[in-house]
Amino acid sequence: MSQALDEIKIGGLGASRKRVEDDRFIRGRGNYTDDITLPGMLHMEILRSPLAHARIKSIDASKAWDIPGVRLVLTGEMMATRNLAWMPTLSYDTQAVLATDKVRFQGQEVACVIADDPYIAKDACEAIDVEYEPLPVIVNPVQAVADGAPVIRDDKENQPDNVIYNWEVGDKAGTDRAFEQADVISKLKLHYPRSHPSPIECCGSIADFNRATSKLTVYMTTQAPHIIRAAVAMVAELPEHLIRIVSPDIGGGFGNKVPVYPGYVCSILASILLERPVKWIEDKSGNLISTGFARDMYLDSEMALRKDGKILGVRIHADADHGAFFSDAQPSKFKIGLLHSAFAAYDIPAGHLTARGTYSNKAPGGVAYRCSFRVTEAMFFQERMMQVAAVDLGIDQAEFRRMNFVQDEQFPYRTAFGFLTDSGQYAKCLDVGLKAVGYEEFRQQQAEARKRGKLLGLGISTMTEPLGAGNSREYDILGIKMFDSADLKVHMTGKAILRTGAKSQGQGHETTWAQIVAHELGLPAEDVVVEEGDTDTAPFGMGTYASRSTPVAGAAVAMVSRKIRAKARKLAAHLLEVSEEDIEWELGRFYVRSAPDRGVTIQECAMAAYSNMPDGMEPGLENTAYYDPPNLTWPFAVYIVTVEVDPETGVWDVLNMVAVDDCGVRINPMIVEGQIMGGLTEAYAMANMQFITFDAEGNCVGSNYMDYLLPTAWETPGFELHSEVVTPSPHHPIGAKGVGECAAVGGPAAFVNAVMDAISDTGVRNIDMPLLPDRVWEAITYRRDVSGAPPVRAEDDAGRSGGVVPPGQN
Ligand code: MCN
Ligand code: CUM
Repeated sequence: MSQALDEIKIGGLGASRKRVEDDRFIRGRGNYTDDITLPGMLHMEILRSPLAHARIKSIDASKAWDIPGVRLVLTGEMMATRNLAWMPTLSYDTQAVLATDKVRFQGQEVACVIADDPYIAKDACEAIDVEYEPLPVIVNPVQAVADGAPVIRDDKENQPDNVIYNWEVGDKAGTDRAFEQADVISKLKLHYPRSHPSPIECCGSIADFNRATSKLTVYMTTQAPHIIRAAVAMVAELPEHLIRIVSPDIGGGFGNKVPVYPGYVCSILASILLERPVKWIEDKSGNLISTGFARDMYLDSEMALRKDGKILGVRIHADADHGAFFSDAQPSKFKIGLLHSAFAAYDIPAGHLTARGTYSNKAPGGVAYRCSFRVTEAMFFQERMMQVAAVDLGIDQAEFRRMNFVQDEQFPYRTAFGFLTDSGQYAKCLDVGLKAVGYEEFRQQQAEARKRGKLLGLGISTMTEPLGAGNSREYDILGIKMFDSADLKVHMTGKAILRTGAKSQGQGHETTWAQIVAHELGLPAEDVVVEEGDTDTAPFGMGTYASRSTPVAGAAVAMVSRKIRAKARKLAAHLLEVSEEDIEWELGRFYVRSAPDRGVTIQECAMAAYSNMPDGMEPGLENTAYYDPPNLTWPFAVYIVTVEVDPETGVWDVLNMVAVDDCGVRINPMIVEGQIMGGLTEAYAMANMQFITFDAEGNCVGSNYMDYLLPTAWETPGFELHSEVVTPSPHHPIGAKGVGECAAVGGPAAFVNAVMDAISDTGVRNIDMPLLPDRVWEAITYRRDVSGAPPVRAEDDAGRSGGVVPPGQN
């Protein structure tokens, strides 16, 4: 009889194990960067530019130096003497650490003060006199490429204009042919506005340089500590083995904590100069105004359609506003991230995408915020376009999607833009969603309500996301290949410590990685402690973003566990005095095939590894695995929202929201649900209320939480989650796909589509996010599209978001 352990009882795969990290979080015993105090620690504050574009005529810091308690004032000029005024970005650009010649966005770092306490430092910042000469400001891509536009990056050689890149992918000729054959061509233009990750904890660092040992330790809020170590080694020209980056508990990252910020660099230099630990903690407005924004992309596209609903081809043009420095973190080969994942779930024969990136006088941004390298824009655009195309064709929204889905038997499927999607059951997910929301009944209710002047709407969004960069053939950042790692040490009593190259920011890795070990080795999850974020102890990895941890580091956890099991098998053979070939494994135990009662537990093998090894065997039970995934994992989801819109005020309420997520095998179903709920909440906020933009002078509008709203439990609608569709990834060792970003990626279009559906009688094609009441009201009242980001509104509202064009006239 089997003596295998009950996997759920030991907290293995599929157990909704309570999050172990929450024990310390809910007791207030977390250890965030700002909780750390080191002996002799000083405090740093940053002086930021009030202007978006200006020449710096002079900086006078003498009054700041005179303030008692001030230890150091850093300016761009001083940084320049150490070759640190500029730093390389993760996208082969340069970024000012402290401004020397000009300031190029509001909030840019101009000077730093290091003092005995943060209040003295802040006061001293205000005592610095900076004389600016204002310059004309650019706040969007249209202005960036206009004739006579000032060249923002005149610091760079060979930069005659504000264009960063022109990039294209797909088959232009094939797409042109598809458009020639089309019965109908549907068009859509839209703007995906800037959005901000706004984690509860802002960015910060404590640099601690020890002159005696030459060792630099930096405690900091980073999602990718090993990349930071490499960056510090290269930028500051310090030996890599004498740099230790520690990322302690992180209070939310959401992509905000991927880039390298000037504050980190300044605190490091200050610590080297002063030989004291230097702490920098960003404040809320500093975070909102200056750190990694997301989106700000204009999409202008068209779809070639056959009358019967078949999609023949798609053309996409994207204009991306990157702000003053191109500092996105994304695989180097892909200038506009993975935007070309658009339409990956649909069987579309031809596609062509062109993209242009431009500089503006805004904080650098582009990629970060639960996006998986711009997949958020890709999926939002895809599902808005699907909605518009179905309306143009007069075909049912659900039916139009279903008939164009990649079918279950088509996997692995090569998309028009060259991705290979791994697996999925798209139609099944849609069916589950439609049934849950009561699709047919709602359509009837909607028609009846309309007769009474009530506006009900239903929006569908689907998403498939390329998660788990990468495979090293295609994905690298600055040449560093995007694999990941896990290191597992099993102690003699069968307790273990696992370290990975990833870094949890709230996702629950300490809980879920132990579950993978439990699944592979039969060690109870509670016997496995997980540690991440210390480069002196963790194996090299590329960190946590793009929901890559489960697909890559999680796979490495499974693989290292299997290496441990292979050695344990040899130990078991030795203990049981049989040959290895005669040994079988069941969860937690090896046994003799011919005599199943004769067995040894994994814990007995662990003890033997330190006390009773066979001759010639190396002692110990530990190993490391580096995992280079063969492909990305492709989760899929269907989100359906129903709303009621008040025509008098433009206010809309969510009636129901159904989410069907297929992320393959779920390691911890409760954590997966938490990820989805969080993502849907963020999606709702982006669609409904979050607005961060710029006026004509480049002032950041929405740089505080009175204007940039975070949803609370009060306004967030309820979500109905479905988990019945499970399509394992065929290439992941435990069949799991990533999930961390799915709901934030796919959610926004469902809300917008629902509102657009409710007001479909007006003929309005597009309202850009956020769908604030005044915008919805304007659309209903004046029957016109409400598009574009202020201050630049559409010149001609009617043309702004396209229309149906008969073939031949486009
Ligand atoms: N998981 C699972 N089964 C699966 C897939 C995932 O149990 N099939 C679990 C994982 O083990 C992990 C969590 O779900 O505990 C998320 O896993 P994954 O999808 O691999 O994503 P990452 O761990 O790489 O997290 C990154 C992702 C990103 S890029 C952003 S942005 C985001 C997100 O996670 N930021 C977050 N979710 C967040 N959640 C919190 N609380 N805080 C953030 O900053
Ligand atoms: Cu794009 S935000 Mo997450 O990938 O850290």
